[in-house]
Amino acid sequence: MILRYDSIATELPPPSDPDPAGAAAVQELMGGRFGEMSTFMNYTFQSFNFRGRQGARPFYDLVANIAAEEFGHIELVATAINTMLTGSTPTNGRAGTSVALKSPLAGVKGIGNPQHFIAGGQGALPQDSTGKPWTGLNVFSSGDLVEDLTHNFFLETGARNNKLKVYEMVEHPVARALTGYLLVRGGVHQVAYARALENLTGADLTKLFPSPRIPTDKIPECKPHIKRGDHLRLYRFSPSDYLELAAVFNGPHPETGEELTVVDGAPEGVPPRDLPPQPAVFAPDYAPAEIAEIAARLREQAGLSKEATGVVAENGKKRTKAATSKPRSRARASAKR
Ligand code: MN3
Repeated sequence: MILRYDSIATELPPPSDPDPAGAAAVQELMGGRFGEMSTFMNYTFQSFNFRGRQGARPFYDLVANIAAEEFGHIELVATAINTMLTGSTPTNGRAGTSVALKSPLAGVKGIGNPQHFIAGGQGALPQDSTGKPWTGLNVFSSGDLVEDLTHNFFLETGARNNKLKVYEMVEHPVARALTGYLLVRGGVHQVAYARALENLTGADLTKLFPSPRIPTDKIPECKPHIKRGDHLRLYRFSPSDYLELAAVFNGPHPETGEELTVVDGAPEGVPPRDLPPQPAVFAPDYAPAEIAEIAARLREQAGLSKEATGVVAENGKKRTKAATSKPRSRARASAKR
């Protein structure tokens, strides 16, 4: 089972100049062969299918636990796409100038992925950068542990390759912040699968690094995460399970020589932004003020506070909507940040 937090893994910049073409390119990191949906579903299915798991517990724990982090990476890629699409259609919707009234979506014709606007409400889709839907053919789950771990190492290597290319293709600050973070975290997962293979077989995979040759220590958007030590940490995404990660995720980082560590608990994360409505694509179309009124009434009837309890970020600051709401309490044993 998965326990969910209403947070995103790291801070992304707020909406600025919209970039629908860049958002379409970022879709490769969502639903491409080497995208986050693929890492998530590969490790998820491998963990579901893992036979003899008690005897191989550290390896089972590693695959199952990394799957949980990948869910958050899908969420982060979606957040980046949604942020970059914000404002790319007229925000006065169908009630603006006569041109906007006649063809409010004309401005995005031929730019980016038309389905972002036609099939979706300026939101992320489970597709790659050419609009092809993500497919289960991207999942490799042979049941052979060495084969699966070797595949996972290759998958993380390809994922980092794709992330760097998106970084180099899309200059938008949100895409840069996203890829900077994912390059560092993908690097940890790449090292984790290499260490698992080394511990299991005795093969010296340190000689494969860096692969691909990405100087993350020189990429500005990677630097804060490396400075924080996030290139060395594997987070344990469970209050009570997956306790044997440290049995395989250990030893020196193959590029820096620093000690790898397991951290109890998920990363703290940050509150998601409440992105504004995009009326030209009917998102959301049903009168928002009326929905808010209904929601307030239902909360009251349920004995909850009249104000919404969720936490959202605005202008980089946390904003708590209800004065009575408390910070999230989490069953985190000793997350060191
Ligand atoms: Mn990932």
